[in-house]
Amino acid sequence: MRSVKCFALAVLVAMAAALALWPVSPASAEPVKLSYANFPPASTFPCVQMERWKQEVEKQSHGKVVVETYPGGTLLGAKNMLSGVMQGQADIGCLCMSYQPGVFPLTTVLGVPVGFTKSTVASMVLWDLWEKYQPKEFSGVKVLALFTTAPSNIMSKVPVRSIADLKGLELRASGGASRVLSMLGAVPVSMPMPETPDALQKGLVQGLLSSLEVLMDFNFAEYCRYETLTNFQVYPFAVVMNKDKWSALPADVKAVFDDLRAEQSLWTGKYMDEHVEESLAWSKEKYQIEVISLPDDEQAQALEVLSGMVDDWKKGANDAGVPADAVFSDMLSLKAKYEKEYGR
Ligand code: DTR
Repeated sequence: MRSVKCFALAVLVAMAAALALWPVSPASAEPVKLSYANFPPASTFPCVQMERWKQEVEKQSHGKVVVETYPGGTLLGAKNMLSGVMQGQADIGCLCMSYQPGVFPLTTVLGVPVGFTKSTVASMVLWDLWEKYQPKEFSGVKVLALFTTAPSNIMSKVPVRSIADLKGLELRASGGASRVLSMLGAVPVSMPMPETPDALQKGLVQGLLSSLEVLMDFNFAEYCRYETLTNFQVYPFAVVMNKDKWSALPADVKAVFDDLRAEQSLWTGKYMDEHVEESLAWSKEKYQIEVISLPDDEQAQALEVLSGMVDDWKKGANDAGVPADAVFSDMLSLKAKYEKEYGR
């Protein structure tokens, strides 16, 4: 009898030890199911990073979490992403801050054209600014990742070889990019990215201002055979989660999500930069696109015209209670810091 008791005790001790050593305890009951909404098509970079995040959390949480992804606006669209996640229509959502003027007064500082050349750099700057200022624009949600696009360039059906060529040209843009185009004499036609293929096809626009990976991901190279390198603004993005859903997660799963935040942001920046190169090579091969560089004085002139956007952003940010001067100068010093690390 005694030896049976001893044996039972030994088994219990061994089981407790095994549990304590397991970093994330295995799923005992049904896994937590989370829905993740995204607005553009599955082939585009916001969705590629979504699938990567899903894979990582499912692996690292040892099956405790299952993420169901909804690309292409099937659950929420570009403009109702934040409210939809807050109301619980989706548990997680990916949004572009520049699509909703006034809603993200601090983080849209990334949308001011200051000459970022890499998404990796801009994404890390955005991450650091968010960590430092904890802006209240995200107080209604849990932030899971932050990143930006690569810089915006002109893709068009006709060559744009100088600023003067922009005069009267109808180009699709969104958010701050519309402002950029009108300041340079073009005619901006505002719409979110998912509406752009149709507008190009129907000839409603002669091209667009955006990052160059879309040449391949949306096959825009077929229409836009001329790409003028301008390195205008980047677009800040966030992945956000419903707060109640976040609070209800087990502590070990929360730790997995938290630990992944900065890494996922960096991963996405790097993916974006590499994918822009891939997209250009693909477009040259398939459609013989021409890549045009603006003469240096034209480039400088464009950035000079656009410097007015700094004041516009500062005014909006100050009105919303954001310490605009400090945020802006932090952005510039972080940019210099990360350019040393990741290159220009
Ligand atoms: N540049 C912004 C954001 C953007 C860039 N690439 C994609 C792909 C899919 C959705 C949005 C974006 C824009 O032009 O809208």
